[in-house]
Amino acid sequence: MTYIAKPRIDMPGARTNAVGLKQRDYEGVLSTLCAGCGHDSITAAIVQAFWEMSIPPEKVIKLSGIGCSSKTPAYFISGAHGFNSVHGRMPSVATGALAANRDLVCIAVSGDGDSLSIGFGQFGHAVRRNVNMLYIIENNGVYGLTKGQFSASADPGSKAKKGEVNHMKAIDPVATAIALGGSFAARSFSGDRDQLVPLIKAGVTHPGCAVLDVVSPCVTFNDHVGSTKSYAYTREHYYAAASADFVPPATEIKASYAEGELLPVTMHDGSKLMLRKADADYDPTDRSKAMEYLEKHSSKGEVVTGLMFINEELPELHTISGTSKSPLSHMDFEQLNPGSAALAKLQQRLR
Ligand SMILES: Cc1ncc(C[n+]2csc(CCOP(=O)(O)OP(=O)(O)O)c2C)c(N)n1
Ligand code: SF4
Ligand SMILES: [Mg+2]
Repeated sequence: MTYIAKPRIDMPGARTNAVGLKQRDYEGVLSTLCAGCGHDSITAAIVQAFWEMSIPPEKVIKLSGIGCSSKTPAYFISGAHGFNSVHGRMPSVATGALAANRDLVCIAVSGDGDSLSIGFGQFGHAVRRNVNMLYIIENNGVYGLTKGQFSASADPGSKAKKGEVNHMKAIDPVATAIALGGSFAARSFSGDRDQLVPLIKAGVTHPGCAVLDVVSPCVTFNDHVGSTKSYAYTREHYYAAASADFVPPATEIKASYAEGELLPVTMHDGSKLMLRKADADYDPTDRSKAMEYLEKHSSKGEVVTGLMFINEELPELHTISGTSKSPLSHMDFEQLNPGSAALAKLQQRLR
């Protein structure tokens, strides 16, 4: 892939985080996406979230498939490990990488075409296996990279730039993840950094597959009147089920919240997601209520955002499979190579 290196300009007085790095250290090469593309705003939110969480770049693995969205890992955390895989196949690469090294912090970026069209099966199995990663879908309702064909997330009645109308049902990744028995499903908008950053932090902290669908308008092929994934439509139909503040472990909660308004969700490492609910009906810990809530609002054409469902108790892939606690790269040769007798025993079991 061609890329343009970002000139290194260190701002005097720029703050450093707990691991001594500046926010600039969490950036990547210069973006070559169209000016105004929602995907660039998501990149900025990722940079902010990882810097604020003080995650050492060398602990991070960033993965993607193919598409404009899948190009974006090049634009953040240049010091991380990375793999830009094949269209729709990122989840298998993530599963393999994390099977070999469970200590990595995995951020995967995909598109609506990459995950809901060609990669729908792969997406489903990453959710089902609860692979421990933040799985972001940058959702613009089109195949941006191949010039604006409708994707599987295009809403019925939505118009393409040249007037063609989509008549097929849309696949909603949030409802799909909840229906598949997933452990974390959230939605946000590239234009709402205040909501997006805490959701990224919660997804990184969550021990399992955290699906974060982000409506991310394609200014070149899907930002016109008649599109339901444009900036204007999303702003007009935006419905925040809850706004969230992410509070790291052992940090005092300083903001004041009105009684009854607050729903604190405790993450497994002791951090808290303080959800300020817009609606008494909304309960992100009850699977069937979450589905009902989504359906009620989506059927009115509303773009429901926030943490829609979470279950911190569901086991992730390593727990389900009972695999080794230490990464393969930390094991010595004898542990990795149990010898021909062990292989013969294994083969015997398969006969
Ligand atoms: C196996 C395969 N089939 C088709 C393509 C062509 N192709 C490249 S990107 C893409 C769709 C990208 O759409 P999406 O994932 O929504 O990303 P966006 O560009 O909208 O961010 C397609 C169909 C490909 N690269 N590989
Ligand atoms: S074609 Fe669309 S999705 Fe791709 S970079 Fe341009 S605006 Fe973004
Ligand atoms: Mg797309």
